[in-house]
Amino acid sequence: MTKALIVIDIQNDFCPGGALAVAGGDEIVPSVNALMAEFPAVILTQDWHPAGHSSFASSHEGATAFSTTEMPYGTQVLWPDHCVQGSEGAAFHPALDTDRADLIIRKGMNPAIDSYSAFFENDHQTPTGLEGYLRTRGLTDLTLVGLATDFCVNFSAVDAARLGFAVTVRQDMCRGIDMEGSLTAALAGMREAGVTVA
Ligand code: VGL
Ligand code: ZN
Repeated sequence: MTKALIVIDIQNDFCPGGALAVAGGDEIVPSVNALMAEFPAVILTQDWHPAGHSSFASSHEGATAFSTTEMPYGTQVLWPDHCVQGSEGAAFHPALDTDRADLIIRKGMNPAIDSYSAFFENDHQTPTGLEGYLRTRGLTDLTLVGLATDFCVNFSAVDAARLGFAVTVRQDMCRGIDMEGSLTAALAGMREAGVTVA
């Protein structure tokens, strides 16, 4: 019992029709559901922002979505309002089999810090608690799928590899945002960190 499947942010806002839609985001749902059967542990993550979150362009006077700003913890992309706590957009895609989840981990609740990774907020220091959960259950081999390849999947996979977990990203069950080459950079960065991109 060492393998875990981590399903990143398969939420309405990241699927076609959502506020921060990833092309083909909904296409992966049936295969992700099927893959759950192969894992003794399944963990879902959920992007879960308070209204007025600092990663929203609408929280910055005159800023447009997909521009960047400097935050105390580094450069931050400013997003359209998305995954607001309790909203329909923040809910999991209705076809995702959430019944199989051992754990649902929410992230991005701190209004001042974005959190792409399932392990740490974007300051790379504040933990979500996922590492402790995995270690106490002896889950050492992680497979990651979900949205978006170049942001939350990427940051989660790189953090997991740095923490010493064996990490595989199933590219066929991920979809990316791909802003200015971010997908190519993410794939290279994950491989460099020791992630198996399958
Ligand atoms: C994500 C941008 C903002 C993601 C979350 O799930 O990849 N991207 N918040
Ligand atoms: Zn977000």
